[in-house]
Amino acid sequence: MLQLINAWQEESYKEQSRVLREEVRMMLGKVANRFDQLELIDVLQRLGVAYHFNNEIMNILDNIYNMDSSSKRKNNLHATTLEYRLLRQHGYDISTDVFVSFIDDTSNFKECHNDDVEGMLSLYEASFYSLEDETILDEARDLTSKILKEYLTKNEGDHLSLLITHALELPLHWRIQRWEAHRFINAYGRRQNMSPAILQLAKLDFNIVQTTYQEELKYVSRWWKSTGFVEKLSFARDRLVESFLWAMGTNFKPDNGNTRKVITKVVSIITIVDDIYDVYGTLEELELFTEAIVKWDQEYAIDTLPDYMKICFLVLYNFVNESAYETLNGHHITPYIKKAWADLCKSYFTEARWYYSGHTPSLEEYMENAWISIGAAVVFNHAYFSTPHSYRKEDLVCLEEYSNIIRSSAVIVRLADDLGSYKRENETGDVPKAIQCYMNDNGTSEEDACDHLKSMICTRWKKLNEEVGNSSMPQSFVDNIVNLARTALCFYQHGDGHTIQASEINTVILSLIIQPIG
Ligand code: F3P
Ligand code: MN
Ligand code: MN
Ligand code: MN
Repeated sequence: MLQLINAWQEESYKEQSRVLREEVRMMLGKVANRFDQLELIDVLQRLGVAYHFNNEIMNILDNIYNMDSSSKRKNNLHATTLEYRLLRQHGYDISTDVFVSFIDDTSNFKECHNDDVEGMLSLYEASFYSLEDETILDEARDLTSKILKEYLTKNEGDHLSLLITHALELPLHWRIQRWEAHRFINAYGRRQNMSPAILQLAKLDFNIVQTTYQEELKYVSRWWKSTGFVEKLSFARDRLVESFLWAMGTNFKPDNGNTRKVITKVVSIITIVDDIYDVYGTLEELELFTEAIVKWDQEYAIDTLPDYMKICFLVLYNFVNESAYETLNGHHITPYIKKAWADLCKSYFTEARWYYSGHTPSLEEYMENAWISIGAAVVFNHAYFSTPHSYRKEDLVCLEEYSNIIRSSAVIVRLADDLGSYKRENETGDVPKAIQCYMNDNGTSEEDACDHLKSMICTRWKKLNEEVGNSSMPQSFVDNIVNLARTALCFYQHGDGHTIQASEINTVILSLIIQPIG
C-alpha cells in the first residue's frame, strides 16, 4: 500500500501560492510588448501553471488576434511562429498566410532563415498544429527537421542542442503537459532572464497538485484491492499506477480528480479484460463473455461464465452502476456506457476469432476494428459523464456514433500502442498487429512498416487538429480526447511502457506522482 506523506497540503504553502499567483497576474497585466506577452504565455503553459490565468491569457490572445496585421513583426521567424502556434492552440482561425514573408517565389522557405536556429525550432514546433491541406507546414517540418538534425551533428551539449534533442524526440503539441512541466521547471531555473516568482509558483504548484494526485492514488488503490483482481486473476496485468498515469495524462487539472479516478478504474479494468481475451480465455469462453456484456445481464453472466470471468463481469457491472448512480442528475447514462463496453468486447472477440483461425487481415480491415479495440472510446464515454457539465443531446450523439474527433484520437492511440507493444505481443502470441498487417499487404520490412505507421500518426494528427477546431463539445472533454493521444505517445515512446514495468515510464511515474520537485 502506498505510504505518501503530503506535506505540501499545508495551508501555508497554499497561501504562498495565492500570493505568487497575484504577482504573476500583475505581470500579465503589465507586459505590453506583443512578443513579450506571447513569450510569457508560452512559459506559463510549459511550466504547467497557465490554467490559473485562463482569463488573462484569453484577453491577451484576443487583442493580438484582433490587432491590425500591419503592426505585427513580419521578419522575426520565432515571433511569427510563436504567435501562430499559440493562436492555433487556443482555437483562433489563423491562416498559414502569416508565413508569406518567409517564403520565396518558388514557394519554398527562404534560405536566409536557415541559420536562425531558434526560429527553425519554433517553426518546427508550430508545424505540428497544421491541418490536412497545409502543405507549406509539411515543407516547414521537413526543412526544420533537417536543419535541426544538422545543428546537432555540429554542436553538442549546448543549451540549444538540448532543446532540439527534446523537441525531435516528441514535439510539444504531442507531449503530456505535466511531464513537460516537470522538465521545463528545471530548464527554466537555469535561464538567465527567468523570473524567480514564476519559477517559485511553478514549483509550489507542481508539489501542491502532486499531493492531490497522491490522495487520489490512495483512493483508487483501495478500490483496486477491493476488487480482488490481483489475487484472483493472477494471469492478468496488475497496472493500477500506470492506469493512474493514463488518467493524469488525460486530465491533469487538480479540480478534475473525479475524472482521474474514473479513468484509472476504466484503464485498469480494460487491461484485465484485454488480457482475458488476448492471453487466457478459450474462444468458447470469450464468446460467452462477449454475450454477457452485450446483454448486460448479471444473471446470464452468473449462470454461464466460468468463475474468473464472473469476477471480472461483476467488477465492471458494479463500477458502471456506481458511475451511473453518481451522475444521476436527470440523465440515464448506462445505455451509453454499456454500448461502449459492448462494442469494445465485440472488437476483442473479432480479434480472438482472427487469432484462432490464423487470419491476417489487411491493414484496412484491421484498423476498422482496431480503433475500437484499443479502448479509447470507452475511456471517452466515461470521461464525458464523470465531468460536471450539462449533457447536451448533440454531444451524446457524438459519443454514441463515435464522431471523427473520437476516432482520430483512438487511431493515434492504437498506432502508438502497436508500435510500442507489437514485439511483446509477437512473443506472447497475439492477433497480427498493424505492423504485421502492413508487412503482409505490401511485402515490406518491419522497419518500413513502422515508418509507415509513424506517418499515419502524423496524418491523423492533422485531422485531429481540424476536428478539435470544429468541435462544439465542452472544451475540457475535447482536451481529454487530445490528451489521451498524447499520453499514448508518451507511454509507448520507448516500447510497451504500460506492460513492462522496469521502463522509462517508471521514471515518469516517480517524478510526476511520487517525488516533489526541489
Ligand atoms: C488494453 C491494454 C493496453 C491498451 C490500453 C488502452 C488504453 C489506455 C485506452 C494497455 F491493456 O495495451 P495492449 O497492448 O495489451 O492492448 P491491445 O489492444 O494491443 O491488446
Ligand atoms: Mn493486449
Ligand atoms: Mn487486445
Ligand atoms: Mn498492444
